[in-house]
Amino acid sequence: MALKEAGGSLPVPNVQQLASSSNATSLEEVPTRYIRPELDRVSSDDHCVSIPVIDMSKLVSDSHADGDELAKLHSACRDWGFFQVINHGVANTMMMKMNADIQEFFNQSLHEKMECAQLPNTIEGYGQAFVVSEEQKLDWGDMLFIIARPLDGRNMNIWPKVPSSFRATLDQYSTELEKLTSSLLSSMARNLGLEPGKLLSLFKEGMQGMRMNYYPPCKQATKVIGLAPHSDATGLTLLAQVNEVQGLQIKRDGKWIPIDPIPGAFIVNVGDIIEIMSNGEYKSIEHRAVVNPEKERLSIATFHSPNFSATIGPLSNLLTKDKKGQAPNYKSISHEDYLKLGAKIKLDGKGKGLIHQMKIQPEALNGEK
Ligand SMILES: O=C(O)CCC(=O)C(=O)O
Repeated sequence: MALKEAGGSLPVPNVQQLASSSNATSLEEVPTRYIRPELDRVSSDDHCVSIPVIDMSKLVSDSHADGDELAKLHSACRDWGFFQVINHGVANTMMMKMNADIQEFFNQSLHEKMECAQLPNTIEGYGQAFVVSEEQKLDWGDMLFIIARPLDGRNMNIWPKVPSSFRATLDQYSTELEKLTSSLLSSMARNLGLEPGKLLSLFKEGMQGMRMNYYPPCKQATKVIGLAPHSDATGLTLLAQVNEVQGLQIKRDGKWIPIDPIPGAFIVNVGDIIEIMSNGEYKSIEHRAVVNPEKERLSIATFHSPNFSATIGPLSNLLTKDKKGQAPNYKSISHEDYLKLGAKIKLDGKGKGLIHQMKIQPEALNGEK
């Protein structure tokens, strides 16, 4: 299965370059393609919200299905779709090294970074994600996206060579995050009443993509968006802050609310695939990244998806559980078709377009048109 199916992007200006050359001090200096009047703002009384915090050291020792930390994880996935994990076992030195290498990569000149430029018809490399038309509004940010797993899916031509430690750091980070993800998936499977290994087997040798985001400062920060509202089409995302600048917002009860990251924690979110596989019990929530007027912001989102032979649909074990006996709320399609569908609707401007396409409408269930 070619990762190309996930779609490519039209070339657009480099935002870091644009921001440093224009200084973006007045609205006139920010090209209109970046101005987003349609976006709701966070009002001054919307304070940072404390999303649930899961202590991994407690979660892994929760041997009872009704353990406190397991229960907290279950409600976090069901009621929030977002949580932070602390005591996650990824060494602080490893995270610091990753942060330093990412920062050094983005500090290079544009010419140097273009060594890793996005290739036509793929999502990998340095550039912007999913620009499909000349009219499309643009995000105030650049990214470096790499496929880290499966191992034979790596395209080393676009893996950065600078700084010289970066490839080894990415490799170690990938291994550590895969371990952490596996641990979360087995607890989630228990909470859903599945065999503990059920999700793990679907995600075994699955896709792990890393999106390293660079959002330059913008004096017109309230008029632009770093990363437009979206939910993740993948299974489970682990987000780390590379520097101390906050910018993540999640949509809850129709309002955008800022998230206050705990230093050293990962912010985890349920993606569309887990929502679908759990037949809607777990929620994939829309989120976005805003820009700071004074400071650059960097983050790294690591996405995990099932392997290419997995079917994307509600897990049959959940549909036949006695207490549920539910009908499927989502279609079941091959992973390849799911990626093609995602690429087709990616930029219709609707953050949750893919999952809506996957939903079985109630009329369809009743056999009505
Ligand atoms: O930078 C952030 O806080 C959000 C990143 C994100 O949602 C993504 O890369 O998909």
